[in-house]
Amino acid sequence: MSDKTEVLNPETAGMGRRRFINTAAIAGLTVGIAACNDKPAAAPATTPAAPAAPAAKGGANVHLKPGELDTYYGLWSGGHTGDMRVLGLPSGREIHRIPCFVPDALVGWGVTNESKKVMGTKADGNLRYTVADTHHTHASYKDGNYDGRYAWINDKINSRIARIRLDYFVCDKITQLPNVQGFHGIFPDKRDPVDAAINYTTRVFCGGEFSIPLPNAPIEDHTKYRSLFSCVDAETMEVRWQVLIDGNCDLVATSFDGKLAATNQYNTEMGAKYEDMMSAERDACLFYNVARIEAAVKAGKFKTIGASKVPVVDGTHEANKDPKTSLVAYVSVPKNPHGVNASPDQKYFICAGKLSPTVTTIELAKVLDWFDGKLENLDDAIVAEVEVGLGPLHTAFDGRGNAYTTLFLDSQIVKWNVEAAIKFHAGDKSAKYVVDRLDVHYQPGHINASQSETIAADGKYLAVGCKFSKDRFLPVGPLHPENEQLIDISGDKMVLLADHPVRGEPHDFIIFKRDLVKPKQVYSLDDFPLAIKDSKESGVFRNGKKVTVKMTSLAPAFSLREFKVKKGDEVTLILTNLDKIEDLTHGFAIPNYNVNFIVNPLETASVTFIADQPGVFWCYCTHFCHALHLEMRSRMIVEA
Ligand code: K7E
Ligand code: CUA
Ligand code: CA
Repeated sequence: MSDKTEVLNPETAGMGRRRFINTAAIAGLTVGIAACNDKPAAAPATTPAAPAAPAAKGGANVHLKPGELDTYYGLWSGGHTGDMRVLGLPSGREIHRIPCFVPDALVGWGVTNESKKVMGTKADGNLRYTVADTHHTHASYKDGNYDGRYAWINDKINSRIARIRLDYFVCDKITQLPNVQGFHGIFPDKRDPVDAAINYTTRVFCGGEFSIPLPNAPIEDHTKYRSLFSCVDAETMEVRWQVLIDGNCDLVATSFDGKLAATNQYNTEMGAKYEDMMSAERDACLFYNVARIEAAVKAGKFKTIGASKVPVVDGTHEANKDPKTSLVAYVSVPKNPHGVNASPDQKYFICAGKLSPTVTTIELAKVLDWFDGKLENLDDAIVAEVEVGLGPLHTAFDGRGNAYTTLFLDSQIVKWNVEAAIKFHAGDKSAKYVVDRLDVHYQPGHINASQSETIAADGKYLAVGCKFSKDRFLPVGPLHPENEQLIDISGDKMVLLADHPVRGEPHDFIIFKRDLVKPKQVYSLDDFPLAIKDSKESGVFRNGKKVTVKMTSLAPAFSLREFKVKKGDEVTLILTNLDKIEDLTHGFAIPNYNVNFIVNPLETASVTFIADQPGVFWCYCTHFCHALHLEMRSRMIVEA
């Protein structure tokens, strides 16, 4: 077999591919115009292999020497693997996966009682859900920068939001949003809109993408469906309030002053088919006036929907005609926008066009003026609406006034200058706002820069999540990895530094300086109510048919070398790892009982099962811990 990359002319191959997709788009093959939610199945397969990118000229060194540590953390959504991933950058090494919505066999997530409690179970004790689709992840803020407390991640399938504790890098709470389907965008607020002392995240905003009957019922007339924008309390993880809107929500952004949250909207038409959803020339970017919404909730101006007790305020057009009392502002933006991002200078939200080749820059001060009755025409809040290329989706920032927008159809990143775009829009046609373009491989969705949506945007690295990787990696059968590409943006020109294959399929991610988190690598016994603090407390404790087995681990032994239960017992086994040395994790597996989980240093975990099979079962340590790891066992004898 010949190597295709050798026989193809790099230039024409790459161009041919782009032209094919552009032509398809221009010809109105709308099925091919797809964003990340809806991949064009046919397009890539019919195009020639594109060449390897030319070697990067200059650019930062991403090849860390053995033992060298990365300087940035990246938190990546895992897509429909349902997890969150932790990458080190610039190396691109995957350091960790944090299970949240779906089971994980290494950790025993979904096996232990503690993880099942976080995940949610049905009356029979089984997990309520074992699938999820994570898209967006963002972290908590203080003073406009990440504070290392929490990160949040969404599950689009089951409308759940999970919180990750960034001290232990574990999921500790999951909330399901009531009356929401297709929960998509997510963004924490950056401070309180009223209380100046609260300069940190206390709310997380969540966009509901699919309109549904409220309350849900088998109603076919889709013009009666509506969507909700939800606010979740960052600490309690309870849903504080929801806003009923016309149209739908997609991505979410928040202002640095805490006053505004926004969502882009592509289905202003409230269509049920894509043809209808793209029938209007313009859709919207919605701005939520957080202080007014909370005042309305306080004043009791809300209803509830179905069995949910969450206050729902009315954000529809009909109820928001007077700007001075409006809860929501609907800013008109071009056709089926995707992505809304907050610039680190705190002044603008950028909405990407998707089906329009434009990016729209909205000035936040002007939106606030409109709410105060000082700006007559809300359209005047748009300070730039300029062409950048085909299929703009998401935007990142370098803190030097430049924005970087992914062009899905062009397979490019366009670097453009926000102030120059504003000048151009105002009539100065000599203002050159496009600064640079870079081919990426291929069809990029999300993009983010180091520290991008913080006041500390540092303009060093840019990562881009390419939805197709085609010829970039060794073939492994039909399922291709995605390609997370790393780009140096410290100079005038973008420089492609590295390709990283990732298992499908990440969407959003954030990149931040490593010193913003202070991870703990050993638990405290007090973190767990069930902790067995002394191995002498070990034993088998019977209460009728309910049996509790208490055990500890200390390399290379479990405190109970054997334990006996009776057939039919409901056994709860509690294991505390008394090893307090960093990196000394044990596992605990019970053959034929579908049990395996780990206990990290000073961690406690428990499992409950029915001892339904009599016999001898060698419970063994599954995590390599010691020279006598293979010998680290306990024996469960289930008496008939
Ligand atoms: Cu563009 Cu779900 Cu953020 Cu994917 S969404 S790329
Ligand atoms: Cu304990 Cu392996
Ligand atoms: Ca539309």
